[in-house]
Amino acid sequence: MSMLANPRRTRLVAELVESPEATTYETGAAPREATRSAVGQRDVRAWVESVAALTRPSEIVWCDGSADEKQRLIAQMVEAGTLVPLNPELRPGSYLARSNPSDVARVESRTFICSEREDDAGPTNNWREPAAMRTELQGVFEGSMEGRTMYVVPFSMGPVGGPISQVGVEITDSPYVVVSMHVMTRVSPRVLELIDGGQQWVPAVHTVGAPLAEGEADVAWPCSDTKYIVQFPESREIWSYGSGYGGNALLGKKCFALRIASAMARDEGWLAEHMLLIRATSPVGRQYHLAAAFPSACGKTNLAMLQPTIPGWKVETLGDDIVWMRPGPDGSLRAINPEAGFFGVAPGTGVDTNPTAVATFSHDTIFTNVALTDDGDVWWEGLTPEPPAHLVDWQGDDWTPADGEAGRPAAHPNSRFTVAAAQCPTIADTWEAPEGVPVDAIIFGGRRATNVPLVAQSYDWEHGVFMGATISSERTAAAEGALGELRRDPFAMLPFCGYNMADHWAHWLHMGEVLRDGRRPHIFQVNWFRRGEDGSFLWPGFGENSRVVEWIVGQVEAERGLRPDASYGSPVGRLPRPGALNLDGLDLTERDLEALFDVPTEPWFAEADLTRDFFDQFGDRVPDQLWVQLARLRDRLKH
Ligand code: GTP
Ligand code: SPV
Ligand code: MN
Repeated sequence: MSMLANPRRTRLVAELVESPEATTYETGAAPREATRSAVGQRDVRAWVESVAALTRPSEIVWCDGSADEKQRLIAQMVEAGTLVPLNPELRPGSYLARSNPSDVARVESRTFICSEREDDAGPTNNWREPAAMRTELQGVFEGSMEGRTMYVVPFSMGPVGGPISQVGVEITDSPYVVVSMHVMTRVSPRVLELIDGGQQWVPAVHTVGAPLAEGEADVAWPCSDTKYIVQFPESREIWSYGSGYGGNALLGKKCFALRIASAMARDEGWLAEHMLLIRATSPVGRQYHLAAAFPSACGKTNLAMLQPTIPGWKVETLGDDIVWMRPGPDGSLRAINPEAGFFGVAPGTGVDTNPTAVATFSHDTIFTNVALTDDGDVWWEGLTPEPPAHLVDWQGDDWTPADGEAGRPAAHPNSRFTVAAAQCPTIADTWEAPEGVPVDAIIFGGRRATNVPLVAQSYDWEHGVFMGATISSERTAAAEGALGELRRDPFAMLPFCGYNMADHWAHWLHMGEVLRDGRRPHIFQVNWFRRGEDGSFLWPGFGENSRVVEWIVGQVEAERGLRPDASYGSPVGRLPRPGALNLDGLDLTERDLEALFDVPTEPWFAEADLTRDFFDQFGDRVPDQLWVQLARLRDRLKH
């Protein structure tokens, strides 16, 4: 289908391309009214009873989030072999978990969005009819907790009782999940008080799907070959079966804080995004908050913990994976990190790349699927330049550097550390501010070997939304699937948007209208991963990304009249003027610099065609403004 096949669209696009000042755009398909949910107040105790009647656990334990509870569960898991205690001198209070080798990442093919209407899930989600899925789940969950303890975990996403926070209750039969929820969320009996006081809450049921027969011995990491990660966005419910791993099982994270929360946010006028959140302080002491969306394993934790290499700059951490943002009374966009911990990618994290992370997980950390050293510490590819002479790998087998050379990594590529955010030495003093912090800039990024420049500023909010909507990125190990394959990952939300992705774009356009001029964040795009002809990265990355942060902040200041604009127009956005990007002390050739900012015309026409095909998948739900942006991109490429 051609981009101009729709006559209404043809007319509108033509009009808008000609009059860039036009402000009477249609806001695209606006499903808000049709899909607004009506969730009545649910009774927690009755729900727990009903889940117990279905899953038949041998006992029920209500969790309180206390340190005692955590220690008790840890001791029990050490006893069961689920956790290996690390050397208390080298890594105090820390443990290693080895998952079943089949349970190492999110399972997108088994992740379902069960909205009443298929169209409301959209072409990028797996949709199932809610009633049919409920029936299926009843069958799957029946007796699924036999022989196990069922834990009831009341948790808050965001500070308990905060105006941007939300609460939920996770039922799980995995003590690993309970302990991880202690770190990643605020587990507290106060959540039950809020619920008793009438606050809406999200019920989330999780089982590893491995019932134990009478007298049957347990395994270290129970799970099932059958997996379901199910979201009901309208009734705001989560059902997860068969996995104990990360985003599949810690239901406050991807299932609630992104999939369910994105649907809430659409209905209620806020945003739930796959973003990090930082505060950058310039050498003269001005403070700016930046939120950045990169796909899984594409550098959020790294940027969140950035140690600037340029003098005078300071970056502090507020969050590394999820941001909730709401328009504040002053017309700014206020953001919180709804999580309380980091579930970060281990491989590639070392003193050279992310010393802040290394300090953060120096104690009281749970490591999953990393290698074990002979002296009881952890190791993974990239922690140190040279591997130890001997290790026990993530599957529990002997490993030597020869195995690594033969292509068998010691740590799983998606191995992770789970650690409290409060342990991060660069955590900002405002990271738990219930009312959030004002966002000054929004950054979209992906892993792109070609075409996409190191940094570009959008021409305006709508162009920024177009940048977010058209992000593509090479696949990482964070989910099953072919590594390195280029795929669209709009807003870095492809696996996480709980509703039609095109409606997400319309919602972002709408939010731009709600925010006040002058307080609306400016939108940028970055790419740390461009490669040269020899296949190596052109940009040194990591701490050196502070140079890009400096330019971005400078452009925000230019927008506010605090300094001259330091950009020039290119087809894909405004790029740093020659000399505007601080490269002092960097060993970067003129040729590499040129290659970093090259916007090759023919490949970009090809990108535009792919964008058209991508948009076409969503039919009429693509907001007209995005078609206008595509037409403008093509126009700029012609000149
Ligand atoms: P999720 O937790 O899966 O959502 O991922 P994330 O975006 O937080 O990923 P993270 O920051 O942990 O980065 C994952 C990988 O990207 C690591 O292997 C890093 O070494 C690598 N990485 C991060 N920043 C850079 C960079 O600036 N340049 C290069 N070349 N690699 C980077
Ligand atoms: C991601 O894949 O984006 C993660 C890790 O942050 S997980 O929580 O497992 O989804
Ligand atoms: Mn993530």
